Parts: sequence; structure tokens; C-alpha cells
Amino acid sequence: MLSGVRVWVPLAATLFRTSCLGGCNRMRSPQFRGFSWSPRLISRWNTRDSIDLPNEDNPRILITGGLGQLGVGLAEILRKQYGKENVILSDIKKPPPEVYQCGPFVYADVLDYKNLRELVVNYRITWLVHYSALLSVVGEANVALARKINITGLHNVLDLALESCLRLFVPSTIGAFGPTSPRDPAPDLCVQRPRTIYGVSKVHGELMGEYLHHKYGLDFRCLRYPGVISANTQPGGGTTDYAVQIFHDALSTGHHECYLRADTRLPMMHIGDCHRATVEFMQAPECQLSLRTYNIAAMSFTPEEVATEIRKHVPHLKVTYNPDPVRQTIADSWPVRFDDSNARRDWGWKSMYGLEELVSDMLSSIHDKRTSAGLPVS
Ligand code: AKB
Repeated sequence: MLSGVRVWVPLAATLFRTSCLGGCNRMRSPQFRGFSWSPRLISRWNTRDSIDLPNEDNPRILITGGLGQLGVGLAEILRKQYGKENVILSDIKKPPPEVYQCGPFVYADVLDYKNLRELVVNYRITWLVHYSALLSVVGEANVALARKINITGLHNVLDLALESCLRLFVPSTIGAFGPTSPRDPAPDLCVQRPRTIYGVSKVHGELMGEYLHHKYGLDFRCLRYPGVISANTQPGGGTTDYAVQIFHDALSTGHHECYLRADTRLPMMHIGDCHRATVEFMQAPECQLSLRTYNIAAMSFTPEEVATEIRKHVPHLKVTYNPDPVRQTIADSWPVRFDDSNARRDWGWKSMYGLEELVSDMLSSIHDKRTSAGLPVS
């Protein structure tokens, strides 16, 4: 009997994990934080609740750090697909009134495991998108806080995802590479020795997630984002932020002072592509994924190249360069281009915005926003 169990459990575990069903392997779940699951208990629980449980086709999604650059926009897209009530946005900040009007918003502190666990249980969450993090520049300014949020917070989320068998998405970044990585292009698998706490925490996240996937079947998914460019939301303290600010400056004062050298080339992406990549990747069947962490690419440009493209619409734009040593050093250590061939091959990733489309979309969105707010347009 016992030897039967010894043979069956690992065999069933392997079959389950390599099947296309997705989900984590509870039979081999570790006893994190004192919780453990017996297969019989789980199957009874699943049967009893199966009628109204969120399922693979109808997930219930929690987004942490939801009031940053990406959360509200991603929630909007997911709510269109899965229903307003099935996407719960969360943050430690108080949201503006319009966020409450769009769907559920809850307080969630990623450093408070019990608070997170209560939300996952009460809302019967099945997917978790973990956006809470301090970015590269603010991280360097407050290393202790970055370590807490980006590493301790991530551990809470990983434990919870494992315990509750969640599909977990954690973004990584071009910042997960360093000066000794291949830079043009950076492949998915190569040397990663970042020199920022942000980058170190992201490499840690990639490795922890992949480890828990291979050991326990955690459905961990991670995309390395380039610098993300958005008109309606502000990035929060990164090295690539200039590429958003330059559009606002072009239409307000007509002058942008750039903290990077004119020839600093970095991978960038329109927020629309970033959201679409995230949703498509989350929806991809597990059997299509040969990796758990993928680069995604759209375009690479320098400040001078984006300024030249903006001048086709705003000819009087003036850019002066005053490189800031901290941000310039970070940018110089990052890849200039991403190789995203694995994402293209495995789950069909393809960007839609090039530099030309990005610039005209950003300028028209910011133009409309300024006009409807009664602000002058330069
Ligand atoms: C940053 O600049 O820190 C972020 C990123 C590239 O991850 N935008």
C-alpha cells in the first residue's frame, strides 16, 4: 500500500504538472505557514463548491499595487473579459473616486500576509497579478524599503499563491540585467548581475517563482517589461520615466530637460502592448510555455530619436540634456534591445506599436486630456 502511494503520488504529480490543465500540484504542496492539503479533502471541497467557483475560463483576479502605472488599465481590460466583479484592484493608497466607480477596490498591504490571505479566501481569488514594487530610481533612494516591498512582499505573495493554488503573474524588467549581461540583444537566459536593488529583487522573484514552479507546480508567470509608456498614468520613479515626461513637456512648455544622454538607447513599449501581452500570457495554456519568464519587446529608442519623432508633430520642441549620474549609470547597465523570440514562438506574442504609432497616440491622448481639462496646449 505504502509503496503504491510512493509510486503513485510522484507519478500523478508529474502527469498533473505536465498536463495542459494548469494549476499547482497540491499533492506535493509544502506546509508553508502551517497549512497543508490532503488530496481527499481538496477533492471534496472542490466538488462541493464547483458550481459557483471561479474556474479556468472565468477567473477571479486580485491585482496588488493597483494604483501604480499599470493596475487600473489592466483591470479595465480584464473586467471587459471576465466581468466587473471578478477583478479586484488593491493598494495601500486611497484611490480617487473614479476608481471606485469602475469596480471593486480593496485595501491590501503586501507586507501583511493575513490581510492578503483574507482577501484571497473571501473573494475566492484564482489569479493574482502582483504589481506592488518600488522601481529602479526610488529603490536606490530607499534600499531598505525596496527590499521589504520587493522581496518580503513577494515572498508573502508566493506563499499565498502556493497555498491557494493561484495562477501568479509577477512582472520583471529590463532592470533584471546588468553590465555583464549581453546587451544587444539580451536573450531570455543569460548572465544576470544587476546593480540596483530593484534588479536584484526582480532576479530573486524570477528565480523563486521558477523554483516553486519546478518543485511544487506553482503556476508562476513572469514577463520582463521594457520601459512602459502611458498617457493616462504616470510611472513611479523609474529610469525610463523621461520617455513619458517628454510628451507632457512637448505639449505644455515645449521644453524637456532630459536626465539621460541623447544617445542612451533602451527598450520601450506602449502601455496597450504591455497590457495585451500580460493578458495573452496569463491566458496561454500551460503546455505552450517552455519558460516561466519571458522577455517581451516592441521598440528601442534614444531620447534624441523620440524627440525627432515628436518634432514631426510639435516642431518647436526643445530638448536639453543634463545627465543625472545615478540614472545614467543605471541606464548604461541595461540592455539596449530585448530578444523576445521565445515569447513569439511559444504563445504568439507580437507588438502592435512602433515608435511612429506610439508618438502619435501619446500626443493625441495628452492633447485631448489637456483640452478637456481646460489646459493650454503648446
Ligand atoms: C524603471 O525604469 O525602473 C522601470 C523599469 C524599466 O522596470 N520603468
